Amino acid sequence: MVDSSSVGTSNYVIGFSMNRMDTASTIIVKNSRFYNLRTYGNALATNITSIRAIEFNPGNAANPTATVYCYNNFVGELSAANSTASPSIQAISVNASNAATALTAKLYYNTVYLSNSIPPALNGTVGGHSSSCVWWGNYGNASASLELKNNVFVNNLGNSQKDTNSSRATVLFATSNANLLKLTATSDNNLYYIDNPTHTVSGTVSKNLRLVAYDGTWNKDLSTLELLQASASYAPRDANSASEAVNFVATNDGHLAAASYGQAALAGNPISGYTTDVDGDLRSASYPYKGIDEITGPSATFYPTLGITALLQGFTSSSTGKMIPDTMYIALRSSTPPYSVVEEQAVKTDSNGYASIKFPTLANGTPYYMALRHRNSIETWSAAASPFTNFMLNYNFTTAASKAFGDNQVLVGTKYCLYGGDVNQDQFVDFTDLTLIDNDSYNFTSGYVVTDVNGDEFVDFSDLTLCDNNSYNFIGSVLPALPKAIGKRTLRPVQVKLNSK
Ligand SMILES: [Ca+2]
Ligand SMILES: [Ca+2]
Ligand SMILES: [Ca+2]
Repeated sequence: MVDSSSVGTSNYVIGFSMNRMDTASTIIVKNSRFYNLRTYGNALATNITSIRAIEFNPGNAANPTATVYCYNNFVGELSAANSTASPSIQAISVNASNAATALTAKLYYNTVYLSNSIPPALNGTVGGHSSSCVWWGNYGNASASLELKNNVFVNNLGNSQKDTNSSRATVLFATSNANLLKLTATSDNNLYYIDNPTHTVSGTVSKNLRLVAYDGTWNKDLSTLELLQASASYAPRDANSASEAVNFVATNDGHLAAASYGQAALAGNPISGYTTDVDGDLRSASYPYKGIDEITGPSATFYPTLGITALLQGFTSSSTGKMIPDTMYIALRSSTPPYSVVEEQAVKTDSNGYASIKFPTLANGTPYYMALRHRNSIETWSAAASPFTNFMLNYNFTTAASKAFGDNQVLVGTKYCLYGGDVNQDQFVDFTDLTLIDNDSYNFTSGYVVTDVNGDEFVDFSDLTLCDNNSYNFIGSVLPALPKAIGKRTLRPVQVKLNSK
């Protein structure tokens, strides 16, 4: 264990460094913790400007092959305030150094947590602080590779505030796209998270970038895992990886806090031969935890978890795209007639219409329709049935009308929303709904009532107008057809009351 700063022979603080490996050497670094490493960067003119907590560098000697196994290691609480080195922080640094070197590096079950407990701040006028969970470069040899599996890499470190040069906080930092693609095709099941992903480019300057990945191209937006997965030639790498915040017990301890027990984004894929965690706890043979810490016991169980985004017409601002949060009822239904409800959950979404919901009775790999109901919106289904993979399914209704079955959504500003106005929940907006609103409006009804179709807790003319427009346009639910043999059986579930908050 290294728990205090040690100064290397070069100009950076080192936790552990393996330099100049012999030909055909095998290096193993495991079950170790590297944390509380600090330097004060350029500001004090110490010439110690950056940090590498774990470094692998075969060196410049004639060393055509070397293999590195790095697993069950924790790196955290690194601070290089005022550093202008690029990167200022390399939590794990894999530097093939000599283009002739065939370095094979395998990083499994590591946790890197760069918290922002000591934010970067510059005293000078130029330069930007940059940080990375994993940095790699100089992979010139055709057979050099880096494999990332079941790691948890979280970077919440801030950017320096200077905008005269780039300040770049990253999870993955490859010095070129060619190096990025040195990741093996088998690299997968990682968790990469950066808070507040941002890619802002002004003219020829990039500012305060916060990226899941960087490949040496300053104006390329790889700020989110989705963008990385969709980038040229990247697939199939990280196809089953996740990007979510994780709760740790402390900024210098990568063990999981109870709030992250059973978090689906932490469900990894077993790797043969890696059977224990940093504590010696036996890892699950089916779904081990990513990162250093395996959790055991009933609370450790992973359940299928739906990350859903859906907005409601009357509740959503056309200017901000934000919604007055309200309770929605999410039913996961069989993909075949009669599309029975397998499990339904009530959830209050956030102002983006987002909620993360666990469905304990569902199965991985089985496709389900998502059927959304709300106290006065038109019941709306997903366009198709989708499966959970590794306990995760993310679905966003708001990005296109076609995300809903039958394209049955309405555009509010730039976001697609569920139609409102179905006060009596009969799957149509019509005169009956209008009458109910009209009566409550006449009586100045207020509070959490079904006739308030825009969520402002008053029933008035604006609710009537929305309902009237949708009634005029014959808005109703559009649902998958049932075979004649099943007849006119209703598709509506009845197990959840809709008028509770
Ligand atoms: Ca453990
Ligand atoms: Ca109705
Ligand atoms: Ca209202």
